[in-house]
Amino acid sequence: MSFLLNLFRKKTKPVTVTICGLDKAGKTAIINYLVHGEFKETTPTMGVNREVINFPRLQINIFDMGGQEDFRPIWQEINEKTDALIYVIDSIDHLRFDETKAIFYNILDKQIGGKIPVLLLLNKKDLPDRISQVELVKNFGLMETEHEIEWAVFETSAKTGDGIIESFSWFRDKMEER
Ligand code: G3D
Ligand code: MG
Repeated sequence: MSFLLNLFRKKTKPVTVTICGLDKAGKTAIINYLVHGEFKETTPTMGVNREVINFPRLQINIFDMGGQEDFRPIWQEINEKTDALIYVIDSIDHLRFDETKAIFYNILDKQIGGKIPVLLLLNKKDLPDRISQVELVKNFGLMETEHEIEWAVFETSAKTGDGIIESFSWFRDKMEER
């Protein structure tokens, strides 16, 4: 639908979004912050949880995927049908940085198709000794990627809420344009 038609759309548009990334990256904490407007303690996500976030004229159905290795095969089926992807990276997890990159590209190569919005969140911005946004873009080779995705990277903290509104504003705009 064109941008102008979207402006005048009265009905709420439902979209499906998946949130992926390694366990402990902060996926559930980010969703909690969006739903409740504050940080809430989390427990490890078992399998998949669905949350609904309502914006004016846009309903985002988010599938929060358990990040542990056992649950990753479930991602495939849900990612194949998703309208957009949110990928969360723990910015202080230097040890698993290569692993999260490999998993990200596995999703792009095998699980999603087309020109979908991909929001990368470099989370735990409130902590010291972080991987920077520049480092992430460089190491993930985002500038050179041959995938047709529309991507953006934001630094977030699900503890303080820093960066969450900004990143989801970008995301909501992309979803409304579709
Ligand atoms: P996941 O859903 O990606 O597996 P969770 O990750 O949302 O369950 O978060 C994993 C741990 O990281 C949790 O701590 C959570 O409180 C913490 N966390 C998530 N986001 C942030 C953040 O932005 N900053 C900080 N400092 N911590 C964060 P526990 O101790 O329960 O394992
Ligand atoms: Mg979780």
